[in-house]
Amino acid sequence: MLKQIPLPDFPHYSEEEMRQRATAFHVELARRRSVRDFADTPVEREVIEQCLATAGTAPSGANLQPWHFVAVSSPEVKEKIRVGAEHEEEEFYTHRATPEWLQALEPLGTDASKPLLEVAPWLIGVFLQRWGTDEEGASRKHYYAHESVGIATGMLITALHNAGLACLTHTPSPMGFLNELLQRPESERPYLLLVVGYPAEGATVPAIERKSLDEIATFV
Ligand code: IYR
Repeated sequence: MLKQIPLPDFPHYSEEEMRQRATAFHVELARRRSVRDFADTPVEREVIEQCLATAGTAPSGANLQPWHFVAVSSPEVKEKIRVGAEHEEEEFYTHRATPEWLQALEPLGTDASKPLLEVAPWLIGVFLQRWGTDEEGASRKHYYAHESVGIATGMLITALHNAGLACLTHTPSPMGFLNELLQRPESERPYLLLVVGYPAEGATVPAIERKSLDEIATFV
């Protein structure tokens, strides 16, 4: 068992303060939208680093932290990712997607063309480590890797939004081409690709509705 230390810096808010903080955070996060139309304005690396460090604080199965993030700003690599993604998307839109799936996507107006992968200043490849390696080089099982990487990705999206950036969770399927392009080992699976930057001037988003609290939550 690890040495136990006192819980550091746990704040105690008044009920009023807690209500205010909970409401303010909801309002802030409810403004987040998936953006598909990016400006080519650069974003400094330090901001991306801080957001990735935030993602790295996520809880994980047995604290094995089964994630790796590849932050790409190189135009050459972004172009290769666009080519690889558009190839898979072309297959998806013309063969792989069921008519039902295409119908579900129709309101979003998406298609196989992904210029955003080159326009946005950063792409972040999120990788799930199916197994890890211990000090002796032996492989080590990861527990709840999908849940852990999902939580870390949610925290990353929240951190990016908090920093004043827009993003899109993009999942060209299959994403195996990302292993080769981003030089990640076979033990890792691409989980998703985040497109990060500022929205283009006049960017629009689909007029979606979110489910009400009553629809998404039950109190017993
Ligand atoms: N990966 C494709 C299709 C797509 C699938 C879902 I589910 C979406 O919510 C959006 C798009 C694309 O990016 O176009």
